[in-house]
Amino acid sequence: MADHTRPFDAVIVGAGFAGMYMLYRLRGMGFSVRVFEAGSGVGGTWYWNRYPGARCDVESMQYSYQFSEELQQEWVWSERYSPQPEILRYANHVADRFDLRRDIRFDTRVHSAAFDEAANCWVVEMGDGERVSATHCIMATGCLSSANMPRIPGIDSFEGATYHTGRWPHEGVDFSGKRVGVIGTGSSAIQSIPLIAEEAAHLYVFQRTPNYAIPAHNQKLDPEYQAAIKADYAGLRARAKATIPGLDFNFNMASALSVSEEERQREFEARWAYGGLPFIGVFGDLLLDQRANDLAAEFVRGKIRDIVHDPDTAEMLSPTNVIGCKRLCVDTGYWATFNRPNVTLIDVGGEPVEAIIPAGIRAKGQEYAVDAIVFATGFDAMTGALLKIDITGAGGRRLTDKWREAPKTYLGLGIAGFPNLFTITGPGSPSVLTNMLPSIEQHVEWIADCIFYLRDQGLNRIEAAAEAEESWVAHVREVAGFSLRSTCSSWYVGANVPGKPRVFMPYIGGFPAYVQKCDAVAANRYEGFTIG
Ligand code: NA7
Repeated sequence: MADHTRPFDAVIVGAGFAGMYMLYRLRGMGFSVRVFEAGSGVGGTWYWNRYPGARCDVESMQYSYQFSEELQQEWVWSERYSPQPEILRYANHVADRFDLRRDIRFDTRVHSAAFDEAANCWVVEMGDGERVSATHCIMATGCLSSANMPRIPGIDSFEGATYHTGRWPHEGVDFSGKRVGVIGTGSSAIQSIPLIAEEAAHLYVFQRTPNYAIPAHNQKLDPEYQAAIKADYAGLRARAKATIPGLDFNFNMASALSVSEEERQREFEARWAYGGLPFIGVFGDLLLDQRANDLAAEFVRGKIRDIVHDPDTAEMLSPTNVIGCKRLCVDTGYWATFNRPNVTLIDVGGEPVEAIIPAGIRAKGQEYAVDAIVFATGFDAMTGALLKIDITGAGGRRLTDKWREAPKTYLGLGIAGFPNLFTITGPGSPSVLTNMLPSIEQHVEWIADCIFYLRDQGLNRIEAAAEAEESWVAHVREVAGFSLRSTCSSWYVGANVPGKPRVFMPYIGGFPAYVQKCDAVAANRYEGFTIG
């Protein structure tokens, strides 16, 4: 039995962009809500990821809330791609502007959440043993929030300092005069390596798999450009929502194979010159046809060969897997960093580094003495943060057991056997394949409307039906199979965490199709959910 003294209508776990907006929305409908957040401030992933060069790979004018016209008009972004401190300032501004902090408990990690069937409520327990209860429990725990620390032998024996990009010290790190080893060459490494290289005495980069990176061409945002967008922000948002990734940029639907070599190169060059994630929209069949993909991949490899002086290093840096299979990285000066005399690339050839030793790192039989190690080793994506919480549903069923083979949800919003539990951008929703902010807003609004509907109808229990969940999971898998994206070892399929089930977790069918499905479910009195 719950020993709570004060039941809430909803408990929200996490005060990132999802948790903050969920709080705002439910509070606005008159519900009693409490948010629990492990960090000391709002911002979620932008609170934790403070590594040098941390920056959003979605352009600032699109990586922002749109629920408040006043907010999107008054906030001024300074750069094309916002640096982490600016996004964190924005998150704090939102918290202040909408007076959110009074319902958020910081420095409080949720340890477990258990459904109390008799009382029809969730009992949520914190790390310090305190318990609260609520009719609904909403997981706003983020897709990339559970840091993945590799289990490298000897890791505890290291005598220098260690850092994980996803848990960076708030006071920053001074690498001046230090020998530094960076393990990993994903987005976090690609953003931080150029800046660490400028500071360190020597930088060793340990690469397991080379990655594709497209230049950001970041720049100050022109006030006139910003004003022009703000004059019709609704137009930009509407255009974005009509695209598969929920981003307003020009998709070329033509096949890479249908145009002449000259035209193809012109398109590639234009996308390279524009920079960033829109490179993926260069041709319509880039992620559908291996031959089209090979052409784009070879174009990027050519750029690497142009930029990196040493041919052996250029070769080692050149990815051979499907371009866009892993999330494309967006860089500033990454490839050129390998021309610096104080940077050494160590390709560990698809294997984890061998060992950490007291004085440094051992890879491919050689020892590299370093003073500090940066683990840019990513996250236990999409399911990690949820499974860290001991979640027990109806009949005492644990989420860890239910998801042992693979995460299963209905629309990434509800889980059969876990009544009144909602996940924001959960596995099975487009989430990480889209611009996260509009995806978060869509989920939050859907969940708030659903809870409002239940109250309106005098109901207080909703649960995804097992058959609806099964058929959604089958659909998610089926559409994933059409894309080359499901073919490589990425965090989309859990490949970066040893022992994690290999299944393509996000829904690849695109933002518009997904929204249509969610809207239809709601319009049909929450079809596929059992309510009572
Ligand atoms: P990523 O993209 O998961 O990158 C992690 C990197 O760390 C990647 O290069 C991994 O190699 C490497 N890694 C992980 N474990 C090891 C071990 N044990 N040994 C050597 N190398 C290892 O995480 P990021 O933080 O960079 O980016 C995550 C997302 O955040 C990104 O996609 C953006 O959306 C923002 P691998 O490729 O698995 O061989």
